Amino acid sequence: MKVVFVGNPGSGKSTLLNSLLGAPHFASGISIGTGLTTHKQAHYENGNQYIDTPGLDDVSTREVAASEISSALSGTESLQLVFVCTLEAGAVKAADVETIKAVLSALERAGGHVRDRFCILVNKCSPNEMEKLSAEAIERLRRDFSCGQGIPYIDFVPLVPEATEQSGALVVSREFMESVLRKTAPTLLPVGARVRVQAVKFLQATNRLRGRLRQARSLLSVGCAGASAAKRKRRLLKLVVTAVAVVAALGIVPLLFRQSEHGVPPRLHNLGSTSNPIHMQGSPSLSSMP
Ligand SMILES: Nc1nc2c(ncn2[C@@H]2O[C@H](COP(=O)(O)OP(=O)(O)OP(=O)(O)O)[C@@H](O)[C@H]2O)c(=O)[nH]1
Ligand SMILES: [Mg+2]
Repeated sequence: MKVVFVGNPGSGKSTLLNSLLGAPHFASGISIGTGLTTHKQAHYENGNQYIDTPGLDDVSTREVAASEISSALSGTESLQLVFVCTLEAGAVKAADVETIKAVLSALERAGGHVRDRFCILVNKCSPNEMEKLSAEAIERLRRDFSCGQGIPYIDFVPLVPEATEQSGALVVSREFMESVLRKTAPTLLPVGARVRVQAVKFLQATNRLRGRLRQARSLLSVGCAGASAAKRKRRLLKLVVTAVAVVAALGIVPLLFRQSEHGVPPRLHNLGSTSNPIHMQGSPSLSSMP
């Protein structure tokens, strides 16, 4: 099985892959100004191929990152796709949503089956964010991240403050990461499919979504005190139009009452057979497959 981690610079892809493998096979740590992982890296273990990729939201290396992610996703008929994201004050980030969209639409254009067949790992969640992860909040985040592609598996990794200062730190137990992969159905691709992630479209879409999110926030924060009835009406209308545009941009569909169409995928070869002595934290699983 091919296991591919995708996400923006600094989100923690390399760190979480290392946590899964129980050892620092991938370079991880703080990198100023650009991503640390600039080309795809692979590690083979127990018949599985683990691939780390660079982030798309890096001005200087976006084109290279897109072609490296494309190459990581090509040449297989089945892969386990993990998107590593982070929250900003409890909300999804435009660059994360557009990365997921760019990758999923590239897979679909190549004839792949992606619906429900990927995983979202929300990394570095602060204690406050972890506390506020009610079932409703998890469902909302799952919907925002899923880009209209069904009900993927979502889980949350708490922030480990000391990890920032340590290159090659492991932030979560191997058992937790293995359970995440067990609950992630594999993305399927036709034989010989070539996947092409488009860097230019990513940039345009991210800027558009950032603008809309900003507009929606400022409309909400302006407040209506002191405004005339006509002004209030105009603002309300603008807010509704913007909200519809943001919802459309996120590709949200009403999923609340849908059940996942896939079952639990087969276990990865030999994963779970060994325990990890190095983990810094217990399994923080907060959600399970619907
Ligand atoms: N505080 C804290 N830091 C974390 C956590 N997970 C990852 N980090 C830190 O975040 C920084 C970036 O992590 P990486 O795993 O290198 O991130 P990446 O997604 O591989 O980044 P690029 O290779 O630059 O694209 C490192 O200093 C990690 O130690 C966490 O849970 N808590
Ligand atoms: Mg990295």
